Amino acid sequence: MIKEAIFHRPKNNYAYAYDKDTLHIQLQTKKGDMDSVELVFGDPYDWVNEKWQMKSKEMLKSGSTDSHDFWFIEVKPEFHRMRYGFRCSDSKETFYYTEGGIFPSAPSEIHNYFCFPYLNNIDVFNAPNWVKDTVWYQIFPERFGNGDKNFNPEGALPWASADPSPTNFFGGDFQGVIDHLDYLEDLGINGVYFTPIFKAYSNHKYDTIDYMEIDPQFGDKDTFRTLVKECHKRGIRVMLDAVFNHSGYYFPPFQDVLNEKEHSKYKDWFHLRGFPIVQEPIPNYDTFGFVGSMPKLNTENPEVKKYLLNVARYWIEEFDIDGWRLDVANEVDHAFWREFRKVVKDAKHDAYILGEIWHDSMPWLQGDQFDAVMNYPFTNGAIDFFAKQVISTDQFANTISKVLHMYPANVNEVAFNLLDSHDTPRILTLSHNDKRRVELLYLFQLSFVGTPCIYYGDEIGMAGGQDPGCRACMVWEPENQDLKLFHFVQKLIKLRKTVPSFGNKGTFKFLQANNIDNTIVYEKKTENERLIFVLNNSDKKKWVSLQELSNKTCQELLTEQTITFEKDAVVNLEAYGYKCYKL
Ligand code: ARE
Repeated sequence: MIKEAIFHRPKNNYAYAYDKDTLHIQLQTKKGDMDSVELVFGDPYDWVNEKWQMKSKEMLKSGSTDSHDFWFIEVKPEFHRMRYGFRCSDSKETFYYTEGGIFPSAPSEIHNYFCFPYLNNIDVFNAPNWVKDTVWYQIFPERFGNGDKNFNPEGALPWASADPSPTNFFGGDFQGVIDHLDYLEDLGINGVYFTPIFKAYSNHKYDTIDYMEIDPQFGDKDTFRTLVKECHKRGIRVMLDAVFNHSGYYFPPFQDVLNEKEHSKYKDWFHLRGFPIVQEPIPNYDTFGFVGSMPKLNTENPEVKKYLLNVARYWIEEFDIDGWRLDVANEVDHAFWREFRKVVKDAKHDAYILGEIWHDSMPWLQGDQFDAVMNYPFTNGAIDFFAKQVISTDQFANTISKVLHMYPANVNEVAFNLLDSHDTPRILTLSHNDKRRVELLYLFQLSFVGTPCIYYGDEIGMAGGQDPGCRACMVWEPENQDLKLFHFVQKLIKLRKTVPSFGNKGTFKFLQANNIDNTIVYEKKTENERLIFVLNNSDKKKWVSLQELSNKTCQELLTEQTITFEKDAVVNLEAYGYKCYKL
């Protein structure tokens, strides 16, 4: 056994409060190394005759990656506190893994054990409940619909008359969104994430000029208020993009610094490295990337903090928005986000806070900062497997298993699972224009744990490469929309809403990952319901034997047909075919 590979650490994804009474404990060991693991645990104050009272309970292997196995157990400590260790066994030996090290028998000193000091209710990760049942739709406002030509920016091109470029405009606006809310309702989504809408210079609006104003090309505050109300009427929540890492070049405080130099009262609002301020060869002030038009804000400065926190509160209190997506969230200090959370939750107790982080984000997901992050590790796994076809089924299963074990279960339930965005090529393009692969992507995304997000236009088969290619004008002529794909996505969303185990209530598990055939089988399960998904990720017909279906009669949810399997149950799949059986 490779004992050095065993890992556990309390108060993160390895040991956390799932709710106010429940602890989740996870142990990581070398793949295939351990036959069984038991949790040995007790209340630290429970002693009889100077002997600590310890119990033990078997842990379950909850999944594996290419290098590790994960063992899991749920416990409800009666007095909300616990000391614990792990009894690990293979066929040859048994030993105890604890905070104090590895012991051949249970250590007698309690200080050797891991410590979960107390399950304080206020520290439990607590994301808004509604998010678990939300299917998001991402809108890039300049490209969704042009509903009021009066607001067109100068030089706006006729809708869809050209390819999107870094600088062109087509006049998308709020009225254009309002006009198409029935379309979104029909699709079945119930949350819209808007990329920035505040006054800015560019077409993407990530270079803010005024955080308290709507960009005039989108409409005014009244149109925005109407938009939020119309969304709410249809049960659709609204999330805005907070670009607080940096401002735009034309943000008045930055302009003041450019003009007044060291005499500017705003010089501490930014991270300046000298005067005069220059942009070449690289900016002599901190920026997003090396982008001179995006000077980084000094969020440690109390004035900046006050200004931005006021922005966060204002749009919730005055316009009733339901969430903030935080741009470049990981480059802003944690202290700022902790205060931000207090302000936001104080303004609306169930507002959703979503950080834009492309990497492992545990430090932001402890309950004191974000409710979720954009789950790009999920995106990468799904895209590499279904769209690009560059990883094997094993590698895919390992990646997804890693994604699931990276965070606590209550964090996974609200993870923002996207397939693409305004920052990536579109899924159809990544799938080499093969819509069968797109269907597999949607099936997997919409049946997975977390909250899925659909990027505008993907659902009707829009293509597009890397930014700016992925930001084309939404296609509205029905004859140019792929309605078959639309109805497929609509159906999946409906299943997510109506079949409990399809959505967040179901726990996810791979049952098969067949490297030779390129087929996968996974289940989603609740106490009373079990779904089995069988997916063929190859361009050939395949047959999958499934003991789980032996002699069973069940419904296939996508065709709504009832099927009775024989003892040797075999599922026939077309190239890139799929089935979802309800047992
Ligand atoms: C423009 C051009 C690009 C060009 C870039 C740099 O369009 O082609 O490469 O300039 O000169 C906004 C606009 C972009 C614009 C950019 C700069 O939407 O069109 O790009 O401003 O003017 C990292 C960050 C992550 C960030 C991505 C883009 O961590 O926060 O890069 N995403 C947000 C928004 C963007 C937005 C900005 C930030 C700036 O979602 O839309 O861009 O406000 C790996 C790395 C990640 C990296 C990721 C993607 O995973 O580890 O850190 O994300 O790749 O590159």
